[in-house]
Amino acid sequence: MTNPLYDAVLGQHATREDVLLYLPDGGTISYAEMAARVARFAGALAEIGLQKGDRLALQVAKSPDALALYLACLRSGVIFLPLNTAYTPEEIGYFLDNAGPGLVVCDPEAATALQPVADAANARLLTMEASGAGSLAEAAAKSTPANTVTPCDSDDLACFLYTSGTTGRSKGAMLTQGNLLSNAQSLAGIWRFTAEDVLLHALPIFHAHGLFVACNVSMLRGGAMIWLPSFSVDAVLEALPHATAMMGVPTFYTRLLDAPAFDRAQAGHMRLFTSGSAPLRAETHVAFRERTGHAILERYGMTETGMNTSNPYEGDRRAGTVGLPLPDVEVRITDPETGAELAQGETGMIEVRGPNVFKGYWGMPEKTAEELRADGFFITGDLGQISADGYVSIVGRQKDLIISGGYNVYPKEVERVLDAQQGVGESAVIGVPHRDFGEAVVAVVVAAEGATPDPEALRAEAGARLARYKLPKQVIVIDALPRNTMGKVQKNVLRESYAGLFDGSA
Ligand code: MCA
Ligand code: AMP
Repeated sequence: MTNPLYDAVLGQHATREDVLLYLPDGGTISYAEMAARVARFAGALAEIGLQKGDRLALQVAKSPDALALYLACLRSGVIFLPLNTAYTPEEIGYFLDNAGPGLVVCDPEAATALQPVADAANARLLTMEASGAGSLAEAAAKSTPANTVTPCDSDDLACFLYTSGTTGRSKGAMLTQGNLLSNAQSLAGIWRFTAEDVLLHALPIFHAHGLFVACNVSMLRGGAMIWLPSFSVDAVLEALPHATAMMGVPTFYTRLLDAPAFDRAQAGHMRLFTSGSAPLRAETHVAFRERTGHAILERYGMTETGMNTSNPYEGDRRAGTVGLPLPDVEVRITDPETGAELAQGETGMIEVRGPNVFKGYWGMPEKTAEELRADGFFITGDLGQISADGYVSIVGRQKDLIISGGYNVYPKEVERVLDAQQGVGESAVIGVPHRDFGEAVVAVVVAAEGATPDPEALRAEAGARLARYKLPKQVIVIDALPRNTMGKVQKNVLRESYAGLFDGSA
């Protein structure tokens, strides 16, 4: 193979007329049509001057062209850097500065705000609309389609995905072709994907879940996807009778359960529902099974590693566990302080090793060394245990992280923004149980001396700098943060105090 990942997900199907995407307007795109589109984009990338190893950053609405651009980057050996559409220009500025992309692609309406940011990073800016219009599409229409596939090997970088950290500064996880391909092969195998499958795709495609777990697995086997622009209960209910599988975050499942129209008949054509990116509550698992007869298959992964464990396709899908290590992944539990391996059944740090584990953080060798051990094990920051029969359960997180609706929010990043605001002395950002998002971001603020900050004004100001999903759903002003004898803020005390804040949350 000349380009293992591209050949596996598209190259091998490039002449097939079978449907790849079912679109919301009733149209379809076949594998052959996608391959032709990808060749045009690859031609345009070459004409723009992007070469193997260069970076392309993309912040656009989900569309067939966004998928085509991902595939064109794979084909050209260009490193693909997808960015959450919620990120603000300030957040994007950091990623561009860090990754040094040659080309940035954004929605036309974001171009004015992003042009200075792209200029500051010496990157060219082109646009792409969900409809297929935009300056990149124009360049692609005029380009000579690429007629060669850029040779790559498994160790070549395919994508950067940025993931925040406890210090509040994002790190670019470098994922190789081999990382992504090995994981797609494992998942397609254990989840029994075939060319007959129709995957209901309602996830965003700027994260590992929607792009790698969903698209790579489906395309590897030559299956089709019902391509929804985003998750909506109505659209999912309409599509389910035509689909065989769906991958979702827990919020998808709780929202479906809230819909009275969702029943056993609706899910009757489905063979598989998977869940991940955040803990699936055992009650949700049980309620879903009662309503539909399907046991949601929960799996566990991370940006840096792709998927690590999965409940079995055949066998016991155990609620509250994330299942068994993938066939090519090793999982061990270690003492979080010493790193020593713990005895079976004990609770400690989950560490993973395998061909799925990333190459490190772009330009941050010291961060890489902190999390990736010399023996190849990655320290996940998740705390867990393994049962006698091999099922992994996640019991907590050592990293100070909030997962809201499947999106990660690092409190430090939000605290830094709040602390810089007028009238704020200090802040502590916590995750509080939320029925819809699993956890919701809440900020507890102490006023600066003599100030009386208005919580709504603080929220509004932070909203200009932070992606909306990171924005505290509520800001609470109190007199003093609880601290232990060492002076450390006791976030557990705050979490307990505000645990019922969203009891009535929709
Ligand atoms: C939207 N909002 C949120 C979230 N999403 N607030 C907190 N948490 C969220 N996740 C806010 C918006 O900013 C807006 O606020 C309001 O909710 C409505 O926005 P809307 O876009 O209509 O929201 P939605 O369509 O209801 O979206 C909720 C969602 C979405 C469907 C759960 O967040 C989603 O698709 N999540 C999936 C995330 C995902 O793919 N994660 C994978 C990463 P305002 O009104 O204030 O503006 S993790 C991963 O890849 C690893 C490897 C893994 O294991 O999978
Ligand atoms: P990210 O790197 O942004 O994809 O987030 C990865 C983190 O999401 C993991 O380290 C876990 O804390 C969490 N996560 C992913 N899947 C699950 C799951 N099934 N159950 C609990 N936590 C999960």
